[in-house]
Amino acid sequence: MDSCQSCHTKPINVSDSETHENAQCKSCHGDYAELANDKLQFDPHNSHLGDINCTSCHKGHEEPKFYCNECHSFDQKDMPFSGAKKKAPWDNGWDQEKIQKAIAAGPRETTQVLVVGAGSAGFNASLAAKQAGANVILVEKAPFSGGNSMISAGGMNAVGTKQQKDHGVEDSVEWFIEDAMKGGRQQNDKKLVTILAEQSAEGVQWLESLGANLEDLKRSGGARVDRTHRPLGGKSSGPEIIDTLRQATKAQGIDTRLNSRVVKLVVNDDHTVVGAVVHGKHTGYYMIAAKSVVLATGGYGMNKEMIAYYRPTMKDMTSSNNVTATGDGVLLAKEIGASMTDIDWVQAHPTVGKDSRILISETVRGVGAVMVNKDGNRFISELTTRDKASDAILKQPGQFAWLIFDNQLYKKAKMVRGYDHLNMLYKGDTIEKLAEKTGMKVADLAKTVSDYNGYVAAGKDNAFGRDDMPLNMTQSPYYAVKVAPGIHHTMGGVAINPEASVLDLQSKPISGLFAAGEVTGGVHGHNRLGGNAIADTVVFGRIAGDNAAKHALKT
Ligand code: MEZ
Repeated sequence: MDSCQSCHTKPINVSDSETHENAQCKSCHGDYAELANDKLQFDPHNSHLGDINCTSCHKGHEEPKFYCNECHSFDQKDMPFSGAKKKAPWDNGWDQEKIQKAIAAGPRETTQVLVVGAGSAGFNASLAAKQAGANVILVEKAPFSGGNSMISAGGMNAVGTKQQKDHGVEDSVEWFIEDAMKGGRQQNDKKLVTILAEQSAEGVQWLESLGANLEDLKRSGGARVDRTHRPLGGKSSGPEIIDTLRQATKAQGIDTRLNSRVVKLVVNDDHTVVGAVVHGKHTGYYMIAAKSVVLATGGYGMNKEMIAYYRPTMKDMTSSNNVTATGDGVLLAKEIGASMTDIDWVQAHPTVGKDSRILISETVRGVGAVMVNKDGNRFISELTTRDKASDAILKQPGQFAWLIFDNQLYKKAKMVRGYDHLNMLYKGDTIEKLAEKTGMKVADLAKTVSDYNGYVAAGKDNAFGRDDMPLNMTQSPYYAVKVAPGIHHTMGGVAINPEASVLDLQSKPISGLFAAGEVTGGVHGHNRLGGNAIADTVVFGRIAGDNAAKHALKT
């Protein structure tokens, strides 16, 4: 690098997405595949974040920000530019004076649909709005797209798919609704759940039509049949879906801006949403006029203050969420008088790696893992709903549990190899050795495994009524991973109607404002079932985008 133009345009004009700069990185260093480095214990360029901007981590003029370490704790001392000075973050929250100035200056740009948040809901909304004939700007505050969906592992629930047919799974829309309502303690908005169920198969087909592999099927907690659709070969579903959506959005030429945080929704005197103020990393505060705005900003599981306020009992809990889940959409919508549904309902996922932020996917239990306490005794059906499993773990000595499994599962569930790479697994050639390594009681664990293998052979779990036991535990080596509950999903959020319009305090649609995904409340009631979040982002993301486009095109 011998001049500013090694990285920048002349004159220097850096877009918020740092697109030109990233193209320069790749033109010299090659793409991620070419950067693979055998010397590294983990190749950060080959991670589940997918094809993200180089400048997400390498800042050029300032100290690098190693995003992996938001969840992991990798050594980063050799990272390029690590000697550079630390700068204050560009995004320091809401600067009211600058926001008001941007509004007073009038819109710098105009679009028909503005989508806020580039996770699965935002991508789906953008693609649907574009398909319906609207022009779209998609803004994302992080230096990378993907949101929480990108790090999701489990899959997407759907009923009536070709996959279910091929696997001989009998299911029905009614069962899907009943399971979701039962899981949600009957507090879900049934109209929304019905839409979720009815449009779920089409959602899977749509993702497949864009190139996603969702061929595999498994069961998630609280579901009576296998309806969680996943990539074949054990790959995590989030990166598969997000990479597909990223590419589709690019192919559609949708204007996607990273490092661009929406800091205010702009309403006119009729209380119609007419745009938003964006704070861009390089472009400062500016207003985009939009006929429709779609909030797809995700939940608030990483906003400690919001958790402490809405769910004080969880304020000290770890979170499996991406750093992006800071509740922006809830705050933006509240400020203009939106109504909230179940805003205080927060889900703890029972199996987050103990003292970590790494989710041990429900898939591991779905594929066959068994859950035991510190002594090696089972205490609940592994496939119960998350709220029940989390409560049960918190009642065990030490408030943690072990997931145990054998080599059959290790070979089947690819994600487990990831946990192994992260040194999260304990391993023993025999059950006794595993007990010794983990501190479980040898006799207790041996009896648990022998009883469980008996239940698998008999096809009936006499101890806890687990209704799906796909694997016994007979093939050495044996593994254990220590888990405890962590914040995973905020069920509550802005109230929407079946058209995905955001409702005001009188339950009337706020003209021009739509929302989808975890920023909304109502779909999941008081407890979400595994696999229903991705379904929500796809189904309601598309509905929100489509209706936002229709609204924009008729006004
Ligand atoms: O939907 C989810 O949150 C999910 C399936 C998570 C997981 O355990 O993988």
